[in-house]
Amino acid sequence: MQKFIDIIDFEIKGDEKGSLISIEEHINLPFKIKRVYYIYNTQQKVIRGLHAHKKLNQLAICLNGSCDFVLDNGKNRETIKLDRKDKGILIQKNIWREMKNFSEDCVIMVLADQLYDSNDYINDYGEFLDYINNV
Ligand code: T46
Repeated sequence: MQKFIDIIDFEIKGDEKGSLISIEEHINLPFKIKRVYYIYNTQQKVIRGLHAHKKLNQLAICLNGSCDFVLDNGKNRETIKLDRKDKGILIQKNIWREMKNFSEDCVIMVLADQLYDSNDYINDYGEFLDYINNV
């Protein structure tokens, strides 16, 4: 199967005071950060995402609790559990994503390489398949 999911295992810079993870663009993150947002207080039965992006590349890290990310490139679909502060999942453009099974205390931080643009979203799975077959 063609690899379309990239997981980044961040180095934990721990010392006797506690733990620290540092994310630096073009060092351990393959893009320049233009936007940061975080997702929390998600109701447990809710499915978030259900869209793809035409230009946006992102990295998601679970800072607390857990949730499942379903990623789909139009040919393959994989589910990845995010439940560690030192594990990031890269979500490239042209990938359909769904997020589910949120724990009550789940906090997801997302680093993004573009500012927010509602026109960058593809919200229909059929449209997504047409789009990626024509890019
Ligand atoms: C993604 C997944 C992982 C803003 O005003 N600014 C922002 O930067 C974002 C991300 C969202 N919004 C507004 C748009 C909606 O009214 O916040 C509301 C919730 O956003 P949305 O329903 O798109 O949230 P998710 O969790 O379904 O998707 C988000 C990101 O939008 C999306 O890019 O890849 O997280």
